[in-house]
Amino acid sequence: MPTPEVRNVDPALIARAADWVATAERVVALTGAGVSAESGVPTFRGAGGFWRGRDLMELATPAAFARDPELVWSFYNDRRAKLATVEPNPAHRALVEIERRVPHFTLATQNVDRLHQRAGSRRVLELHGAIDEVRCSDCGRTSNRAGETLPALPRCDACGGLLRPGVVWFGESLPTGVFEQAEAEARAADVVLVIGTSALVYPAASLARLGRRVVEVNPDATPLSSEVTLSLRGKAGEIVPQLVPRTP
Ligand code: BV8
Ligand code: ZN
Repeated sequence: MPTPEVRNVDPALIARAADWVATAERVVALTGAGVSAESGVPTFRGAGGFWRGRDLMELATPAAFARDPELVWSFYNDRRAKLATVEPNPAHRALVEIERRVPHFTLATQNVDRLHQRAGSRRVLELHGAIDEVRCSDCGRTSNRAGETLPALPRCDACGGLLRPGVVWFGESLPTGVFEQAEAEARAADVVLVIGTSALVYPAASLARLGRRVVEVNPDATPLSSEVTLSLRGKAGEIVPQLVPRTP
């Protein structure tokens, strides 16, 4: 992999990445919390990475939920309430346009906020589940509770079991087949766009090392930055719209 050219959002590099997307048959976008940052959704490891002084790793685990389900539910209910007030941003909308213009496009997201789907993305692989889905800890029933205010300890209508957020916690396996599908798409991709992720969480981050050309979009350097083909140092909302193929 040639050494990446890192610039402060050099227009010539953006143009090169845009040309790669415009001439690609198969594109995969791997997104993280940074793609939703300009919608006002706090990222995990940036300034907003702590919730009431607690780290994500203390809350997004089965052990935390077993120990204090009410605390974990208040963490997720606070985030759900926040998500009810935000909108997709230009980066989400640009990815919808890229999906429309590229012959074979796949969006693999680590995010659980469903802002990609609200923007109109169709081929979305949710690697870490979705915050509006809930699952019964006892009978396993799942349901979509988008827009609802849930009680402090929501119970299953069918069996009375304790419901849990339908997200993948640390130490839990990703939904069967979803990662494998994303991995196969990334391996076959002409371009993998890695947008707004600190590339610290696995196995999702491993997708960013596949694909013929990898373009990172992030205002900060990440462990990936030294390995990608092109690292564009800037905000998703500013750069991703410039990667949309211009229809002739
Ligand atoms: C697994 C859902 C197999 C919940 C999340 C010990 C035991 C078991 C596993 C492990 C272990 N040790 C390590 C592991 C693996 C572990 C892992 O990777 N740990 C890391 C922390 C070291 N992974 C797992 O456990 C995974 N499962 O391995 O299963 C297994 C099973 C059993 C036993 C063994 C193995 C499951 C991981 C999924 C965890 N769930 N989310 C929830 O959301 O509450 S992960 C969480 O982090 C979010 O999903 C988030 O998306 C993800 C990654 O974070 P980012 O999206 O990158 O966000 P972050 O804040 O970090 O960064 C934001 C970036 O945006 C920054 O770079 C910033 O610069 C940039 N940015 C800011 N503004 C902008 C911007 N970019 C662009 N534009 C802007 N405007
Ligand atoms: Zn149940």
